This record gives sequence, C-alpha cells and structure tokens, in this order.
Amino acid sequence: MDFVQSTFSKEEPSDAHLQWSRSVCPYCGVGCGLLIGQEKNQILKIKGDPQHPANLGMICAKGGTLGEMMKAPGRAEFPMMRTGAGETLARTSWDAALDHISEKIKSTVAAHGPDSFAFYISGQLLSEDYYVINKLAKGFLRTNNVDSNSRLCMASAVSGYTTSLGADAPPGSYADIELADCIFIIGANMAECHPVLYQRIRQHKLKNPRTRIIVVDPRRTLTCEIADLHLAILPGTDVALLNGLLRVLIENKQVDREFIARHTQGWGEMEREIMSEAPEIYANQSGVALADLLKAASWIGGAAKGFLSFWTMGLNQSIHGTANNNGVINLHLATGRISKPGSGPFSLTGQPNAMGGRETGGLSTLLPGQRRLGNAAHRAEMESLWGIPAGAIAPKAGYHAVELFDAVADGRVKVVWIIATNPVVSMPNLSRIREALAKAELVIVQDAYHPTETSRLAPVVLPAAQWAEREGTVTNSERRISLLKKTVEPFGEARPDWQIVRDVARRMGFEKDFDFQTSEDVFREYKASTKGTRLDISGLSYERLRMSPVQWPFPSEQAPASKRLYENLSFGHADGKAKFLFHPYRDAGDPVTPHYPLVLITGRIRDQWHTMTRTGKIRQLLASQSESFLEMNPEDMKACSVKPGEEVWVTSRRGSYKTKVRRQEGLNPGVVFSPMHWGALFGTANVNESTNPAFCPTSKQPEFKFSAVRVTPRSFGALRAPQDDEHD
Ligand SMILES: Nc1nc2c(c(=O)[nH]1)N[C@H]1C(S)=C(S)[C@@H](COP(=O)(O)OP(=O)(O)OC[C@H]3O[C@@H](n4cnc5c(=O)[nH]c(N)nc54)[C@H](O)[C@@H]3O)O[C@H]1N2
Ligand SMILES: Nc1nc2c(c(=O)[nH]1)N[C@H]1C(S)=C(S)[C@@H](COP(=O)(O)OP(=O)(O)OC[C@H]3O[C@@H](n4cnc5c(=O)[nH]c(N)nc54)[C@H](O)[C@@H]3O)O[C@H]1N2
Ligand code: SF4
Ligand SMILES: [Mo]
Repeated sequence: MDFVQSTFSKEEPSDAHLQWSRSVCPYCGVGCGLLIGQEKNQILKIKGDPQHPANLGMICAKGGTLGEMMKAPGRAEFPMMRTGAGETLARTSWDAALDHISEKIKSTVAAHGPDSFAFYISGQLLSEDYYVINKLAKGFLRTNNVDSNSRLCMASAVSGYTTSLGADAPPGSYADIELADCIFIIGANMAECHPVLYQRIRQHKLKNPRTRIIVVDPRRTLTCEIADLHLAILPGTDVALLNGLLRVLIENKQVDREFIARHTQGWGEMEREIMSEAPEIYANQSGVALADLLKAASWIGGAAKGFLSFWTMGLNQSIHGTANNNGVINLHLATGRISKPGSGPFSLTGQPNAMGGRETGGLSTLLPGQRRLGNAAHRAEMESLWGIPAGAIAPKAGYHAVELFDAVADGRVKVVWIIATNPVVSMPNLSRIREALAKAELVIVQDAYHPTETSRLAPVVLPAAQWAEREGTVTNSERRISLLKKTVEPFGEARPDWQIVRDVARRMGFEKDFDFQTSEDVFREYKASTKGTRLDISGLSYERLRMSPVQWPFPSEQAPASKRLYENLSFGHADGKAKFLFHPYRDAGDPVTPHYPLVLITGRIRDQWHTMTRTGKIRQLLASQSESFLEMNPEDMKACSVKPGEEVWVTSRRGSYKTKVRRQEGLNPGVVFSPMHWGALFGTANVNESTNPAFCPTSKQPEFKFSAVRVTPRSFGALRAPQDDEHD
C-alpha cells in the first residue's frame, strides 16, 4: 500500500515484509481505524491507524487481537440444513439452501400475508447489508418486519433525539472532548466499553486538570477513576436526577434565557414543572446527597468552555429510556450548550454500525435516509426510487424486537431470518425466545460462527463472511463513515451478508431490482436515496472514502460536513426550534419486595464482546475474567448467607441463572451486577433468563438494567432453578 506501508516499514523493520492496509475495528462504536498487516491471507499484526480521526493511533485489547479472532475456532464453513424433525444439521449446497429459503418465504407470504415473515438483524452489519435487506422486505415483500438488535441498544437515543431535536443525530464530534471543561458521563462505562474515547478523555484531563468529570452510575466502575464526582444513583432514577440538576441550574440563574427564547419551545411548562419540587426531593428520589447534586449542577452551569455529555445503555435500556434521553438534552438546551465547540448531548453508539443501521432504515419504523414509515411523503420518495407502485410500502410499523419474538411465539410470524445477532443469549426473558424459535415454521440463522446458542436451534444455518473478508461502509458514533476493505478471502464457503440476501431476492423473481454486482453498486443506490435528506451523502464514493473517512452530511466534495450539526441553531422540528420535554420521575416497574429484594444490573466487561462468539475464544481476552460472576456488596452477601466464590441462583419473576458470587465494595447495598456475556455455550446460564422484557413505551427498548431478584446459595440443595414462589 501507499503511504501507510512505507511509513510503517520504515518505523518497524520486522513488519516490512507484511502487506499493510487500512481497516476499521468491527467491535465498538468508537470506530477505530486500524492498520492490518497480512501475509498469505493471514492477518498477523494489528495497529491503530494514527491518521484515523477517531482513535489517532490508539486501540484497545479487543481491536489488538483481531488477528487471533480470525483464527478462532467454530467458524460457520458451509450452508447447513436440517431436513426433518429430529434430524441433525447437515452440509448442503448454497443453491439448495437458497432455493429452499426463497420457496418457503414466497409460499408463506402467499398463504399468510407479508407480515408472516420477519428479519431480525444487527448493528454489526454493514450499511450495504442493511440497505439490501430493507429494500427486499419493505419494498418488495411488503412487510415492515425488519427490526434489529439496535432496538436493545440505540432505540431510546433515536427517539430521544427525534422528540427533542426533531431528527436523529448526535450533533457533536469526538474532537469536542479536547474542547470541553465539564464532561458528564451518565449510564456509560466508557473505560470498559468505549476504551479509546475514555483514553482521549483521560489524556485531556491529565493535560487540563481543571476539567471537571462527573460520572453517574449506580456502580463504582473503572470509569470513576477519572471522575471528580461520582453520583452513585439508585438504579432507574435518572429522570429524578436530571430534573434535579435542571432545578438547581434554574435556581442558580445558570440557564441561558436568550438561547431558550430564540431556539426552543416548551420552556414555560418545563420550568413550572421542575420548580414544583425542592432540590431535596430530587436528591432523595435518586439517592444522591443534596450537596453532590448542588456541586454537579454548579460545575455544569459554570463550565467556561464546553459542557459535553456522554451516555449509553444505563440511560437507553430502561422503560424510561426516551425520558432519560430527553432529560440530558434538556440540560444542554437550558444552558444553550449545544452545537458549540466542546458542547453537546452525545449518545455513544454501541455496535460498529449502529449508526449506519439508523441511516439506512434498519428499524421497523424507518426507511433509508432516516425516512419514517409513518410519513406518506417519505414512503412515496422510496417507492419512486425503488420503482415500485405508489402505495406499495405499508404505512404501519413492523414488529419491534420484543414484539417480533412474541409474534413468532404465537404464530403470527412463521418464518424468521436472523442475521448477525444471537438472540438466544441477548434478548430479555430467554424462555420466551426459545419458545418462539421452537414454534416457528422456519428459522434461518446467518452468522460468521456455528454453533451459536441461536444457530444450533435453527434448521437452516448460512455462513457469513465477516470483518476484513468483505467490503462495505460503517458509520461510527460521531457520524463518521469509514470504508472497510476486503483484505483476506472469506473462510470456507462464507459469503457477504448482502450477497446472500440479494441471491434470495433474485430467486423470488426480483432479478432486475437486485441487480447489484458489487457492494459499491449497493452503496451507489443507497447514497442516491439520501439526496436532499439531512444525512445527504450523495457526494460520497468508495474512491473518496479510500482517501479518508468522512462525517455526514457530505452532499459534495465542495460542501463537506462540519464537525457539528445545527450550528445555525435551527433544529429538526418544523419551526426550527428544539423542544423541552418534561417527564416526572416514575419507578422501574419490577417491584422490589421481600421475595425479590435486590436489583440486578447487567452490562459489560472490558475484554469480552456480547455473546462471546469471537472474544470468548481468545486466550488473551479471557485472562482478565474467565468466568461469569455476580458482584455483591458485603452487606447483601451476609443477608443472603453467601460467600465469595460460592455458586448461587439468581432468580427473578421471569427465571433463574446460576453464577458465582464476587465481593464488590463499590456497589451500594441492594444492587447486584452480572455481565451479560456468558451463555450456554460458555458453560453457564445467561443473565437474560432473569431480565425484564418490559420496554419504553416510545422507543420500545427493553429494560436490561433493572430486574428485581433474589440470590440463593446453590448449596441449599437446589439443583434445579428455584421456581417463582412469590406470595407477597
Ligand atoms: N468491552 C465491550 N465493549 C463494548 C461492548 C461489549 O460487549 N464489550 N458492547 C458495545 C455495545 S453494543 C454497547 S451498547 C455499549 C454499551 O456501553 P455501556 O452502556 O457503557 O455498557 P453497560 O455495561 O451495558 O452499561 C453502562 C453502565 O450503566 C450503568 N447503569 C445501570 N443502571 C443504570 C441506571 O439506572 N442509571 C445510570 N445512570 N447508569 C446505570 C451500569 O452500572 C453500567 O456501568 O458498549 C459497546 N462496547
Ligand atoms: N442482559 C443484557 N442483555 C443485553 C444487553 C445488556 O446490556 N444486558 N445489551 C444489549 C445490546 S446493547 C446489544 S447490542 C445486544 C448484542 O447482542 P447480540 O447481537 O446477540 O451479540 P453478538 O454476540 O455481538 O452477536 C453478533 C453475532 O453476529 C455474528 N457475526 C459477527 N460478524 C458477522 C458478520 O459479518 N455477519 C454475520 N452474519 N454474522 C456476524 C457473531 O458471531 C455473533 O453471533 O445485546 C443486548 N442484550
Ligand atoms: S475502542 Fe472499540 S473500536 Fe477501538 S479498538 Fe477497541 S473495540 Fe475496537
Ligand atoms: Mo448495544
């Protein structure tokens, strides 16, 4: 390769024989640029790309072990099918598998209507994959049943931005980190989940010690190491805290009344509601000391340069998900700290292409270009672009994730095609998910690995090419699009996801409309569909992206994106004004009772990725934590009569999982924590046996962060999981 290879061969002579190329990390939404060194189709070395604006050369352990990941055992090698009940999965040809799928989808849709079929997909797909899937389902099969694991992840951010600002887009850039003097991290454990951005914040703090960092998390996480103030909030009470902060800002006269008058609506009601409670009430509801609430508000209000907020699943995965998002945005609107250097509400995306999914229409309410299914003009635009009759796109939203598996369980959806996600580990209330998959007439699982907990239940398994085995685009948390290049050949018979879907579409009679030969053909059609939208990238090409990644919008080379959206302070609502949205504090809806006295929080650890299909097979990554655990405060351990290392059942109103106790002083009494990663293939029952499928009424994102549970020692003789015997 060009510039990169020569620089690196000079710097490190031992690497000179490798062939170097640029790539992007397939794990978290930071979207780090990588340099990969390969020889004879083997990736031997990974480095951070110093020229990529997301990471400036840094990477974390997950990115650094991608070479090992490519060699991890258990890759899906060829298509497999199970022909009858009780049969095992057996190798088949691509033609036989694709013929079978297309016939079955066609006959099911003909007999039971379009909504008897559904796609359940993933923020780990490329934008090109997303586009082809959406086109087939929403344009040609005429079902809007395309939902994604992003529903479990980013849906509340989508509805938060859309309701507050009128459009779904994080307005800021990573470069705002170095410009901020107050950074508010709420419901995010950046040290473990967005490690490179955490490093950027840490370095900024080291250079500028007066930068104030506030972390809001019920747990004392690794992220708290850089915090000047940690607010150990009670789980699920963020709305109370955010309202309390606004209350104090108003009282301290630290709101920007001129900004509010010119650029927002809804302030009158907001101020009235907020002022109706005293700061003490908000502090009590959220379980933080009044002095800490006052201190946090004075730092936010007193920021001289910039006030920047980061949040992720601690706010989104809640039955109050949208309210939580509105609550953070309210603080930025009230202080006028938005779309200015160093300032803004910045929701971090989890998966590498969660943003691309939102852009290409990857939820059951969306169409490409962030169009909305409920909007007649948006449907008409896509009907014309896709060359389908007016009225062909159904106006009604498809099933969202929780509802989708319910629909499979009760027979409304008969065929479900699951791509790049492992719902038998990652969905809440797993017994319902297994019930659904057992009931379906056909489950197709398309994954880079087999077996997974989901693929082993499916009668059809299709092998997908992953990461550097295929080409396409991804968008990171700061709206930056990178081109992922194909640098090695796919494993076995694996194929790129979009190609597999294209080939099924062609078999169903849509040859002409799915005429794509390359991923670039798909990209060209997709980018044309964004013309005139807020995320217009019609000026972008693979050729341009080979030079460097770019932020959207990018309507032309002459009009590249600026670092911040809404710089003219005209927001996405029709009148250009942002909206204040007030929500009162409400409880989490899974009552804590003497039978279920503890609150279970689930989340992530630094060296594992979700359901472990990749990271669970890499020795270096298992070194820090090799098995699942339940963190408990010493007081709760005593109350439950359990010791460190002891095996316990954790039981909620939905179900139980088994794990080992770990002592954790950094947890408030009453709160316990388990990582989400370990599942049946890694030797233990998953936390999602217990989690709550209740969801936010607006975003439909389920509650993974609050389950009332009890903890019982296994030594009490219970070999089987305890039953729900609540009488209180
Ligand atoms: N190492 C690693 N990194 C990852 C991933 C991974 O699997 N492993 N996954 C990626 C993905 S898809 C995602 S979505 C992100 C998730 O990134 P994060 O959201 O940062 O990760 P989580 O651990 O799920 O949850 C974050 C924090 O929310 C806190 N929390 C729980 N309940 C509450 C509450 O009521 N209020 C507040 N304020 N906080 C609460 C938890 O204690 C936890 O520390 O990470 C991405 N990065
Ligand atoms: N309890 C609890 N549960 C949670 C969460 C939580 O915080 N707590 N978080 C939720 C969130 S935010 C998320 S994002 C989900 C994640 O949950 P999942 O999406 O189920 O997790 P992954 O393990 O990332 O699954 C991705 C799958 O895609 C496969 N794969 C990788 N690359 C490719 C590819 O290129 N093509 C194809 N076809 N397959 C590929 C992988 O092998 C893996 O099986 O979990 C959710 N579940
Ligand atoms: S921070 Fe995220 S994107 Fe960067 S190397 Fe680590 S996992 Fe990959
Ligand atoms: Mo996520």
